[in-house]
Amino acid sequence: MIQKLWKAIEAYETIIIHRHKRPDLDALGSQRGLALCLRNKYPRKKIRIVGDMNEKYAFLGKMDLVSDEEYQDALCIITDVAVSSMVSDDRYRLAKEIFVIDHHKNLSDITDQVIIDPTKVAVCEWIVCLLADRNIAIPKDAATAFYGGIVTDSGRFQYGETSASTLRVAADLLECGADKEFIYQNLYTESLAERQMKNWFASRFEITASGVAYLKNGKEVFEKFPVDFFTISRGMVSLMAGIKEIPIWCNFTLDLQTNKVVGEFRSRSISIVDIAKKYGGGGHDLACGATLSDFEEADLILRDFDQRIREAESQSLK
Ligand SMILES: [Mn+2]
Repeated sequence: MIQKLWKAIEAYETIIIHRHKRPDLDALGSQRGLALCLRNKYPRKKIRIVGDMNEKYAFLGKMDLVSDEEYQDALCIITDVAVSSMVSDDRYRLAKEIFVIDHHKNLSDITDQVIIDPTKVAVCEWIVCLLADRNIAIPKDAATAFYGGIVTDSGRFQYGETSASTLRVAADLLECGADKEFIYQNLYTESLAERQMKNWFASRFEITASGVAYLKNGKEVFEKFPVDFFTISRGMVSLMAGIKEIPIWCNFTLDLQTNKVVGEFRSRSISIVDIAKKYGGGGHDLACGATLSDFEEADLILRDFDQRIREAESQSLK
C-alpha cells in the first residue's frame, strides 16, 4: 500500500491534504509538513491543505482555499484520522483517489487504501519514517511542523508509545533545522485572560469520596468565558492532572451545538477505557472520552470511576 501511495503521488498533478476536525498539532503538523515536503520535491504540482482552524495553533500558518473543481482530478491524502465523521471538510469525497495515513487503532470507513502504524506516538513520526524510506528531503519548515506534532502527541516525549524511533525521528528533524524554540514558545505562552480562566477552573473542581476529580461545565461557563467548546472540554482537563491524591480526573462539558455532555476522562495508571466504552465512548487506556445525554449520566460514570479506584486499592492490598 505504501508503494501504491508513492505511485499515486507521482501520478497526480493536484494533491489535497485533509486531517481531522478541531485539529491538534499532530493533525496540523502532519498535513503541513507533508505538503511542504511534496511541494519541495514536486514544484510543478498543486499541493493544497484544507480544513477548519484551531486558533491555538494558528502560529503554524493558514489553510488554502480550494474550489470544488480542483478535487475532480485530485489525489486526496487524509492524515491523523481514519473515520469519515471526524474528517474536516468532507469534499475529500469528490477526489478521484483517497489514501489515509494514521496512527490510531481505528478501522477506516473512508477507503481501504490505509497506511496505519499504531506503534507510532504521532502520525508526524510515521510520515517522517515514510519520507525517509523514499529519501525525500524534509525542508526546515516541514521539520518544524512535524516536530510540533511529535512533541504534543507524545506529551513532550512522555506517553506510552514514545519509543527509540520517536527520539531518532525527533533528532533527525532537528538536523533538518526544526525550530524547536518556535514550537515551545508558542505552546507555552498564553494570554493573561487564558491564565486567569485556567485559575478559575482550577479553583473549582470537586473530588469524590475515592478521589475522582471532576468539573461540570454547563451553559453558564460559556457565558462567562466566550471561548470555543474545545478550549474548555480538552483544555481544562489537565488542570486536574498530577495531583497525588487524584488517580482519575474528568471534565464534563455541555456542547451547545448538540446539547450533549462531552466527558473527557484521564487516569494516572488505572485502566478506565472499558468504562468509557460502557457509555458509548472510547480512546486509550488512560485517556478516553464519551458523549453523554446529560449531567445525570456524568454522575453514573463518576460512580463507576469511584468503584474502579476502590477495586484497584483493594487489589494492591492483597
Ligand atoms: Mn495524532
